[in-house]
Amino acid sequence: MLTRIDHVGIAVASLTETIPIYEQAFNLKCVHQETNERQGVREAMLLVHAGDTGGSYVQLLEPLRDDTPVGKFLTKRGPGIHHIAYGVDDIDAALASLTVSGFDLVNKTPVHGTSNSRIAFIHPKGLGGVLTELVEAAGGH
Ligand code: MC0
Repeated sequence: MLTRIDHVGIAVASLTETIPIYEQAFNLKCVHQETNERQGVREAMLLVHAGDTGGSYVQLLEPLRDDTPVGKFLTKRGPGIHHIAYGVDDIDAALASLTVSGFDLVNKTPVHGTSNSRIAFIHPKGLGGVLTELVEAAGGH
Protein backbone atom coordinates (compact mmCIF):
# COMPACT_ATOMS: atom_id res chain seq x y z
CA MET A 1 0.00 0.00 0.00
CA LEU A 2 2.75 2.51 0.98
CA THR A 3 5.35 3.54 -1.59
CA ARG A 4 7.62 5.82 0.45
CA ILE A 5 7.81 8.34 3.26
CA ASP A 6 6.55 11.39 1.38
CA HIS A 7 7.25 13.94 4.08
CA VAL A 8 7.65 14.69 7.74
CA GLY A 9 5.50 17.66 8.73
CA ILE A 10 7.07 20.01 11.28
CA ALA A 11 5.08 22.73 13.04
CA VAL A 12 6.94 26.03 13.24
CA ALA A 13 6.06 29.59 14.23
CA SER A 14 7.73 31.15 11.20
CA LEU A 15 8.64 29.76 7.78
CA THR A 16 10.83 32.77 7.11
CA GLU A 17 12.94 32.00 10.16
CA THR A 18 12.99 28.19 9.85
CA ILE A 19 13.55 27.57 6.11
CA PRO A 20 17.12 28.97 6.16
CA ILE A 21 17.95 26.87 9.22
CA TYR A 22 16.98 23.62 7.45
CA GLU A 23 18.65 24.71 4.21
CA GLN A 24 21.88 25.45 6.00
CA ALA A 25 21.88 22.48 8.37
CA PHE A 26 21.32 19.79 5.73
CA ASN A 27 22.08 21.58 2.47
CA LEU A 28 18.42 21.22 1.46
CA LYS A 29 16.63 23.33 -1.13
CA CYS A 30 13.15 24.76 -0.59
CA VAL A 31 11.47 23.64 -3.83
CA HIS A 32 7.87 24.71 -3.19
CA GLN A 33 5.78 27.02 -1.01
CA GLU A 34 2.01 27.17 -0.86
CA THR A 35 -0.86 28.45 1.27
CA ASN A 36 -3.62 25.93 1.98
CA GLU A 37 -6.59 27.87 3.39
CA ARG A 38 -8.67 24.79 4.13
CA GLN A 39 -5.88 23.28 6.23
CA GLY A 40 -5.03 26.66 7.75
CA VAL A 41 -1.34 26.58 6.88
CA ARG A 42 1.48 28.08 4.90
CA GLU A 43 3.86 25.32 3.97
CA ALA A 44 7.36 24.90 2.58
CA MET A 45 8.66 21.70 0.98
CA LEU A 46 12.39 21.00 1.23
CA LEU A 47 13.54 18.16 -1.01
CA VAL A 48 15.49 15.38 0.73
CA HIS A 49 15.46 12.70 -1.96
CA ALA A 50 13.98 12.54 -5.48
CA GLY A 51 13.03 8.86 -5.83
CA ASP A 52 11.54 6.80 -8.67
CA THR A 53 8.13 6.69 -7.00
CA GLY A 54 8.12 10.37 -5.95
CA GLY A 55 10.17 12.60 -3.70
CA SER A 56 10.72 12.72 0.04
CA TYR A 57 10.55 16.07 1.78
CA VAL A 58 10.76 17.95 5.03
CA GLN A 59 7.52 19.95 5.19
CA LEU A 60 7.57 23.06 7.37
CA LEU A 61 4.12 24.22 8.49
CA GLU A 62 3.25 27.71 9.75
CA PRO A 63 -0.33 28.21 10.96
CA LEU A 64 -2.51 30.90 9.38
CA ARG A 65 -4.40 31.32 12.68
CA ASP A 66 -4.38 29.98 16.25
CA ASP A 67 -7.65 28.03 15.78
CA THR A 68 -6.20 25.70 13.11
CA PRO A 69 -4.74 22.19 13.62
CA VAL A 70 -1.15 23.46 13.48
CA GLY A 71 -2.00 26.59 15.51
CA LYS A 72 -3.56 24.48 18.28
CA PHE A 73 -0.62 22.06 18.18
CA LEU A 74 1.89 24.91 18.57
CA THR A 75 -0.05 26.39 21.48
CA LYS A 76 -0.32 23.02 23.28
CA ARG A 77 3.06 21.46 22.48
CA GLY A 78 5.30 24.07 20.88
CA PRO A 79 7.27 23.51 17.67
CA GLY A 80 8.02 19.93 16.63
CA ILE A 81 7.01 16.96 14.51
CA HIS A 82 3.32 17.37 13.65
CA HIS A 83 2.69 14.39 11.35
CA ILE A 84 4.20 11.80 9.06
CA ALA A 85 2.98 11.37 5.49
CA TYR A 86 3.27 8.21 3.38
CA GLY A 87 2.99 8.04 -0.39
CA VAL A 88 0.37 5.73 -1.93
CA ASP A 89 -0.45 4.85 -5.54
CA ASP A 90 -4.20 4.73 -5.01
CA ILE A 91 -5.51 6.77 -2.09
CA ASP A 92 -9.13 5.74 -2.63
CA ALA A 93 -8.20 2.06 -2.31
CA ALA A 94 -6.02 2.80 0.73
CA LEU A 95 -8.86 4.67 2.50
CA ALA A 96 -11.34 1.91 1.67
CA SER A 97 -8.99 -0.66 3.18
CA LEU A 98 -8.41 1.42 6.33
CA THR A 99 -12.18 1.93 6.73
CA VAL A 100 -12.79 -1.81 6.55
CA SER A 101 -10.10 -2.28 9.20
CA GLY A 102 -11.89 0.21 11.48
CA PHE A 103 -9.39 3.08 11.54
CA ASP A 104 -10.61 6.55 12.45
CA LEU A 105 -10.22 8.63 9.30
CA VAL A 106 -10.13 12.41 9.71
CA ASN A 107 -10.84 12.62 5.96
CA LYS A 108 -13.11 9.88 4.66
CA THR A 109 -12.49 11.10 1.11
CA PRO A 110 -9.32 12.79 -0.20
CA VAL A 111 -8.84 16.56 0.03
CA HIS A 112 -6.46 18.98 -1.67
CA GLY A 113 -2.79 18.76 -0.61
CA THR A 114 0.56 20.19 -1.62
CA SER A 115 1.16 20.62 -5.36
CA ASN A 116 -2.31 19.32 -6.27
CA SER A 117 -1.76 16.03 -4.46
CA ARG A 118 -4.76 14.19 -3.00
CA ILE A 119 -4.36 13.69 0.74
CA ALA A 120 -6.20 12.26 3.74
CA PHE A 121 -5.40 12.22 7.46
CA ILE A 122 -5.82 9.31 9.87
CA HIS A 123 -6.42 10.17 13.54
CA PRO A 124 -3.35 9.84 15.80
CA LYS A 125 -5.25 7.89 18.49
CA GLY A 126 -5.27 4.65 16.46
CA LEU A 127 -1.66 4.91 15.26
CA GLY A 128 0.49 5.16 18.35
CA GLY A 129 -0.20 8.85 18.86
CA VAL A 130 1.12 9.83 15.41
CA LEU A 131 -1.07 11.95 13.14
CA THR A 132 -0.67 10.20 9.78
CA GLU A 133 -1.32 11.46 6.27
CA LEU A 134 -1.60 9.56 2.99
CA VAL A 135 -0.48 11.33 -0.18
CA GLU A 136 -1.28 10.47 -3.79
CA ALA A 137 0.91 12.82 -5.82
CA ALA A 138 -0.62 14.67 -8.78
CA GLY A 139 1.02 12.28 -11.25
CA GLY A 140 0.07 9.17 -9.22
CA HIS A 141 2.26 7.51 -6.51
C1 MC0 B 1 -3.74 16.79 18.05
N1 MC0 B 1 -3.39 15.67 18.69
C2 MC0 B 1 -2.30 15.16 18.13
C3 MC0 B 1 -1.98 16.03 17.07
N2 MC0 B 1 -2.90 17.04 17.04
N3 MC0 B 1 -1.57 14.06 18.40
C4 MC0 B 1 -0.50 13.81 17.62
N4 MC0 B 1 -0.14 14.62 16.59
C5 MC0 B 1 -0.85 15.72 16.30
N5 MC0 B 1 -0.49 16.51 15.27
C6 MC0 B 1 -4.06 15.07 19.86
C7 MC0 B 1 -4.09 16.02 21.03
O1 MC0 B 1 -2.91 15.94 21.78
C8 MC0 B 1 -5.29 15.51 21.79
O2 MC0 B 1 -4.95 14.36 22.51
C9 MC0 B 1 -6.25 15.12 20.70
O3 MC0 B 1 -5.44 14.85 19.54
C10 MC0 B 1 -7.23 16.21 20.37
O4 MC0 B 1 -6.47 17.40 20.18
P1 MC0 B 1 -7.10 18.83 19.85
O5 MC0 B 1 -6.04 19.85 19.97
O6 MC0 B 1 -8.37 19.03 20.63
O7 MC0 B 1 -7.40 18.71 18.35
P2 MC0 B 1 -8.69 18.32 17.55
O8 MC0 B 1 -9.38 17.14 18.17
O9 MC0 B 1 -9.49 19.56 17.32
O10 MC0 B 1 -8.01 17.88 16.18
C11 MC0 B 1 -7.08 16.83 16.11
C12 MC0 B 1 -7.06 16.40 14.66
C13 MC0 B 1 -6.76 17.65 13.80
C14 MC0 B 1 -6.00 15.31 14.48
C15 MC0 B 1 -8.44 15.80 14.28
O11 MC0 B 1 -5.49 18.17 14.15
C16 MC0 B 1 -6.83 17.39 12.33
O12 MC0 B 1 -7.91 17.38 11.72
N6 MC0 B 1 -5.66 17.19 11.67
C17 MC0 B 1 -5.62 16.90 10.24
C18 MC0 B 1 -5.45 18.14 9.43
C19 MC0 B 1 -4.14 18.84 9.69
O13 MC0 B 1 -3.41 18.51 10.63
N7 MC0 B 1 -3.82 19.85 8.83
C20 MC0 B 1 -2.58 20.60 8.93
C21 MC0 B 1 -1.53 20.05 8.04
P3 MC0 B 1 -5.50 14.09 23.98
O14 MC0 B 1 -4.82 12.83 24.41
O15 MC0 B 1 -5.11 15.32 24.77
O16 MC0 B 1 -6.98 13.95 23.81
S1 MC0 B 1 -2.00 20.28 6.37
C22 MC0 B 1 -0.86 19.47 5.42
O17 MC0 B 1 0.05 18.90 5.92
C23 MC0 B 1 -1.09 19.53 3.94
C24 MC0 B 1 -1.35 20.87 3.44
C25 MC0 B 1 -0.22 18.67 3.05
O18 MC0 B 1 0.58 17.87 3.54
O19 MC0 B 1 -0.37 18.78 1.83
